[in-house]
Amino acid sequence: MKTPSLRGQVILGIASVILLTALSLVAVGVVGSVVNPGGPGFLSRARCAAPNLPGPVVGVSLTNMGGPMMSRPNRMMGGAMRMTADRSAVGHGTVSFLVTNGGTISHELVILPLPENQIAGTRPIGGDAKIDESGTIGEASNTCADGAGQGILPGASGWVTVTLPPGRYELVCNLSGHYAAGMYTQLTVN
Ligand SMILES: [Cu+2]
Repeated sequence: MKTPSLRGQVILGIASVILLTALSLVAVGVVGSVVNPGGPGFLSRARCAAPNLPGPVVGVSLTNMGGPMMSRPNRMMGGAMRMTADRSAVGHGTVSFLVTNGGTISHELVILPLPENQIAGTRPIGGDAKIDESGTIGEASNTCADGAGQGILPGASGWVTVTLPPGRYELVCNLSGHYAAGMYTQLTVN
């Protein structure tokens, strides 16, 4: 049996250096996204400042736990996504919503009336894993901009200003599967 030539050993050595470098880059990427999921500087994250918004401003936070949730339907259904508002009630009239996505995937805010005797989080979910959005009063689903768009990217904000009569409202994220995973909260308008 022939022993590996010197040239062969050099090529093998170079190949393993390249492989180790690639692996460490991947490791840095993985650790970086775990250690700093909401922080600045992560390449895929957009950041933006909202303008001065009219009326009282309801701050809404959108989150999901860690990794690529879309490929983990079981964890998703376990309620690993959240929508929280910084207040549970606001006066009627002009109201703005400043929505910040602290998660790792796109989210949105949709404002729906909540009928008498209906409990937030109990809307029927269709075959597309979404709820019926008819009657929507407004939405913030635009990255670093007002109103409707393609979703608010991780780390970014979106906003919307609406006129709300007194009543109960449900704030939801209606991207496929997100309502069922826990992305809803109630807001009372006095
Ligand atoms: Cu969502």
